[in-house]
Amino acid sequence: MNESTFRRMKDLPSTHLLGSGTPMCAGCGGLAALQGIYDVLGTRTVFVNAAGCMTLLSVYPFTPFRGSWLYTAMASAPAGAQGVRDALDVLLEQQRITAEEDLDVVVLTGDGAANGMGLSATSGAIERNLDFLYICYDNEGYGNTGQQFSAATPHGARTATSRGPGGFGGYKKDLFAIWAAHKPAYVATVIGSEPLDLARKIEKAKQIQGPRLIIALAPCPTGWDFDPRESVDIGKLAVKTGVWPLEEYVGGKVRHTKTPHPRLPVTAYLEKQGRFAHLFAPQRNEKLLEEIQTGIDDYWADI
Ligand SMILES: Cc1ncc(C[n+]2csc(CCOP(=O)(O)OP(=O)(O)O)c2C)c(N)n1
Ligand code: SF4
Ligand SMILES: [Mg+2]
Repeated sequence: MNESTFRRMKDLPSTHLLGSGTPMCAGCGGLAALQGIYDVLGTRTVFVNAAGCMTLLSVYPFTPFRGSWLYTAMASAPAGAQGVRDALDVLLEQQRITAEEDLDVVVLTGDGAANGMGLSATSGAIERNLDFLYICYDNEGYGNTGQQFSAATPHGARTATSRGPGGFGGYKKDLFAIWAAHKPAYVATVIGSEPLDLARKIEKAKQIQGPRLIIALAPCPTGWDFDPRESVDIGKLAVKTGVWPLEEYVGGKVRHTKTPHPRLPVTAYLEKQGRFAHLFAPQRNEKLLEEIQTGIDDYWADI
């Protein structure tokens, strides 16, 4: 970090992540969500960050996180969080820190770690009723290594490893339902382009103890192939088309915090992204477009 960047950073609010001079992509929806989340969480946090795009925020020995930040292997963030929570509890018990000095333990990973490599460690942590907040920014692929498909990639999307005429042949894993099946303290979906909904959910999650998950859909100009200026609009379209339901699970019940009405056709969302361009040209893939629309209609028909 050069001196002028350091001077700029000193004048920023303490939760500001963008002045770090680190090479994040313009229009990154994951960073927008994380900024909104950090503004509410505040600096009394320890981030346990598995390998992925957000790891680039920290360039040794600097990090824009004014609390603490710990880097782990992709599968290990929930295990790392357990160690940090245990250490804080020992310090509390020995009265070496006060309750006011205690920190919130926050796991931060991408969808690749959350849905795939780290899922077993996550399941164990929820079973042990670990008091932690898990933030998954979901850019629907292994973004940091060039957008290979992950277990969160949507059906039909082109990725670096799904180049055929139909794109990705699999289906997006339902991480919300997987977490809810564990009966944790709280689960919610958010998106940076709906900042009020996001702030309310983080405020709520902050007040609750136990395992809590926030999944933020993260429009990704680089991996999804769109102009960075479109990032907020694409996020809004994800909600308006019903692709990204804004919901929360608490006390055994699922509640939608926003119901798109009238719901826009999914093509309004898909046609803005290069990763779905093969569904529209050289000719429209009506069969696949209809399948995607029907999946969304079926979801909302029950709500
Ligand atoms: C076990 C293991 N395999 C592969 C990698 C290489 N790797 C680093 S980041 C990354 C992508 C992670 O994807 P995701 O969790 O979705 O985060 P994103 O990169 O999209 O932010 C991969 C595959 C790794 N660090 N560890
Ligand atoms: S690849 Fe996507 S998620 Fe990663 S920093 Fe760039 S815009 Fe953000
Ligand atoms: Mg990812």
